[in-house]
Amino acid sequence: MSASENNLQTPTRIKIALQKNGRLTESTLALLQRCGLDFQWAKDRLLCQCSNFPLDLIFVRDDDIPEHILRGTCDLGFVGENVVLEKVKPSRQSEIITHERLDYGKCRLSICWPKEEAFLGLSTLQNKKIATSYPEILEDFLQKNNVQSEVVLLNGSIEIAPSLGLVDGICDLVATGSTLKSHGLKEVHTVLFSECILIGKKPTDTQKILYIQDFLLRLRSTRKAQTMKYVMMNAPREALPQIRSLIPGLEHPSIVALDNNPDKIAIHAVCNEDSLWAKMDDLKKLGASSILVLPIEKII
Ligand code: PRT
Ligand code: ZN
Repeated sequence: MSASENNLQTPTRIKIALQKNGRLTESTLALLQRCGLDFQWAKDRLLCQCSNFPLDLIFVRDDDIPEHILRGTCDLGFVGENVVLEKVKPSRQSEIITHERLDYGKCRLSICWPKEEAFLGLSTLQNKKIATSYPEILEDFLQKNNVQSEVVLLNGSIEIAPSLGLVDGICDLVATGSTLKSHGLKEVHTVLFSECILIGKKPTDTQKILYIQDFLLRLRSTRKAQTMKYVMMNAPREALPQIRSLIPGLEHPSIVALDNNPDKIAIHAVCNEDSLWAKMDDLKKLGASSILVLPIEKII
């Protein structure tokens, strides 16, 4: 049975864990909606059933998502890679499959130091105290770099710790850097780059395997379509070779004759939006006109 033929009564459904209330919640819900999934979300709900796909959304703290995956209580989870690396023991990391890297929730876990103090490389960390919410990742990093430091676990408001005299520096997530700046800190070394990823574990239930494949197909085709546009333009017939070479993705356009104008053609093609904007002036110089750029919902 395919995913779309299933309904709420059938016993096999896949469970997807996502952050209940945090930085990843909005982007993840928006992505699921763009995938065409129909569900009624409300802020206080911990479970949402999808009405057009055998799928339940489970809303939890992001820190708990790796455990749900490892224990099989959820089949898929949207979570920051930093959380997976911190919460899953190295001996169990191989059980986690990263199905997709999702261009949002981008940040870096960095060592940050008071602005006015010199930082002369990792040796500066020797015998110093560093506060972090990521003790596993930091301890591993220090060990690999032969640095002995005291790691102090704090669960929030890390940036204030150096000015209180609790620690010498911190290791925390940084996105724009503005929080660091307002606390008199500078980013001195990046430990890892992170973004939201879709994780899972190798499923054993054959029906679930099919549903997960269906879900991943929806997700990937939705994401692919996001960066692509359907472009239509009129152009002089003689300019076609140059227009073709100008925009990657225009190698195999559809060419349509224009009524009563043998010298002009209509060109229809799918291409990457960024490269299209970069070449817009050149297209116009080649005589392209009536350029229409349309969104694409899915590319399968
Ligand atoms: O309640 P729950 O446990 O679910 O949420 P949480 O408070 O643990 O996590 P949340 O919502 O803050 O972040 C969720 C995920 O978003 C993180 O695990 C990262 O993968 C990702 N992410 C992306 C970030 C940031 N950017 C980010 N800037 N997580 C936290 N921050 C914090 C950072 O800790 C620091 O305090 O934002 C501050 C710095 O931001 P800038 O922009 O000033 O540099
Ligand atoms: Zn958390």
